[in-house]
Amino acid sequence: MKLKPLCLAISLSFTFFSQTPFANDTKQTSIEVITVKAPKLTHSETALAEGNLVMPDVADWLKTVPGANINKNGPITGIAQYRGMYGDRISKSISGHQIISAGPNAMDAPLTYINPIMVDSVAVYRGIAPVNSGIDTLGGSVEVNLKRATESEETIISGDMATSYNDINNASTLAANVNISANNFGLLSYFSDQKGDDYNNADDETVKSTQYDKQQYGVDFKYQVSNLYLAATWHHSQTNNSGTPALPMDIDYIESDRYNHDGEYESGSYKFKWQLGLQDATHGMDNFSQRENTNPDKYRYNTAEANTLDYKFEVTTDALSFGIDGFSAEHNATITNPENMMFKIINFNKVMDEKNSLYVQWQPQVNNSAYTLGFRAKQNHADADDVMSSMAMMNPHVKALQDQFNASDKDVSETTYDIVLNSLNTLDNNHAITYAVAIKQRAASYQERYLWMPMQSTGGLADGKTYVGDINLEPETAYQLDLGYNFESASFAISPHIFYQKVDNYIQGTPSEDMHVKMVASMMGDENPLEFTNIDAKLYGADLNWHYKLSNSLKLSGIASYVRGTRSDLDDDLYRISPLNARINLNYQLGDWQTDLALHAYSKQTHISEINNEKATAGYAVVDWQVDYFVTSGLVVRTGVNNLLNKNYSDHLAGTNRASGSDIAKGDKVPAMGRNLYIAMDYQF
Ligand SMILES: [Cu+2]
Repeated sequence: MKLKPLCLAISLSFTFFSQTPFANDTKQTSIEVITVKAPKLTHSETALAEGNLVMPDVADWLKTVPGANINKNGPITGIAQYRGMYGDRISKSISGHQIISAGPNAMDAPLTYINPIMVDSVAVYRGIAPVNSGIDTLGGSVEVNLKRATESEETIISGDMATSYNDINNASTLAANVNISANNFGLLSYFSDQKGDDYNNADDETVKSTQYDKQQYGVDFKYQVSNLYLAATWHHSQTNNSGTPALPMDIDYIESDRYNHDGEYESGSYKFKWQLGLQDATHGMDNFSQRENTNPDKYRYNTAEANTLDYKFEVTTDALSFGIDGFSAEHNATITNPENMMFKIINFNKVMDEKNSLYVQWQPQVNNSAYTLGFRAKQNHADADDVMSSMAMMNPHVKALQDQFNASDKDVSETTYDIVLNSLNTLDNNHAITYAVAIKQRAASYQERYLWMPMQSTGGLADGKTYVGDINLEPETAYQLDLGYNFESASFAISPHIFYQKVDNYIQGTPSEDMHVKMVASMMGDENPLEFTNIDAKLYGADLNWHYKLSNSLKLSGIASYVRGTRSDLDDDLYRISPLNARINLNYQLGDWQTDLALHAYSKQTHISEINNEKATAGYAVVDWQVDYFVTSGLVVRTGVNNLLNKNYSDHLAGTNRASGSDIAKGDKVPAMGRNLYIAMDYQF
């Protein structure tokens, strides 16, 4: 049997001479991009783990990227982290579109809108992301490139079918896509079904609120003639009964439709690209249907929705590109109690979150050096309507907060800027040096501004604290520096980076002094509510990736990441920062077989945030093992074991258990899965 040419599992983009193949066709010669490729039906080029079709959350793929990690609030609720920053600080684009979560706690974080089989690649800019990679890229930029319809002149039908089963939680996935093309048209349709029960940890304790159930389907339509392409896409996503143990509620449902149009036209040396998107998402969550709640007075149901329009237009010529992009989102969230029809809190009312921005990026090449210089200006506009709570009738403090909020001027507009310089200097055939400097800004999120009553709707912080917002928060301003060195020879490559950034007006919770806030929070069991405040912070650290080809059939590779985040104004660490960690992969290939042995080692995390009541986590090491058998050139069967040694551990970023009725005590760290056996099959035609 003859195998297809080797494919890159993870292309460590040591971009000395060539331009990095990338979603944006503009040259990115001076910026390293780490691309996690979807698993292919071929042997891996490096031994680093590829994207994983067995676990349901694409965000997990980030764990194989140096500096990146994932704040996990549930099995399908992962929030991207890069070098200690997460949430709205990191730009996530899916096929170029910015996804806006409906849930005020990011249960439907952007990366949850995709399923593994539809992903072509996940790309993370190493170090400082260029301005064209997203509107707010202060903490970095993750670009997910979905599989798209491909067109052809003659009639071609191709497709992919994947299925998998995990023994620890009875989880199964079934996904397929089919592309039909003819007469310069292409039509791609897909569906995916993912479900799983609560999993057990290594001590055989069941971790409640870790079940999930998600279906997605859609179609992508493309037409191409010589210098023009036009595409239209519809994605539907439906999630039911899925747990988020680190959050105060679980997902009852998330239903969303996304309608996209994009196109590209080339004329002479000019290339025009445009995109339009509409998103409509509704979401219900509660604290009683999937976790234990013995007090019907405390039953809460939150119904949230978001409607978003996004757009982008870019023109590129030679080394220069210019673009405008933005979005306009409206958010609503209402809390009720099904056991008490009188109970109602308007959590967010017609909150407008609008950004319009423009950028220009220049990428000159001077001798052996490539540069990217970018500038972006962003107009941020936010507004909210009046709120109410049924509790205001009985409780003067709730009434005071409600009246204060309704009397305040909620309409805010501010302009923020990003300026970035990236450079790569090639020293010789084997060595290069990169450096990047930037000043980047981010305006406050709508939760940080408009959370009027002490609550936990914090974009997924999951610290168990109640928060109130501040309408007049200043934007964050980060001064960033990144230095890197690349070595590459035929059998060995390594790329270490160090970074430092100082963030003025970093937004985080600090103890609220407001008497009304304290009284209302105390009634809900939090004696120390927080208020989003501007503080000063710094983050610094280092990360590296490497690979070593011992022979044609035996490859070693790895990554290591370290970051430290501290407050500059007083002695405390930043919250939910990944501890020092490393991964080593050993890949061995023999005939139609391939095997991967992976070791992930995490240090303990004792640099924890006191103000967020964060708990320290012990260090651990976990071994995964997988065997692939290429049955034919179109069929691969994989089987493997996660957590081979059945180590009982908690990922620091998995947060703290808040679900009652679990084998895990409330307040304990959410433990990871015990030993899991899986089998998976992928068939391409
Ligand atoms: Cu939610």
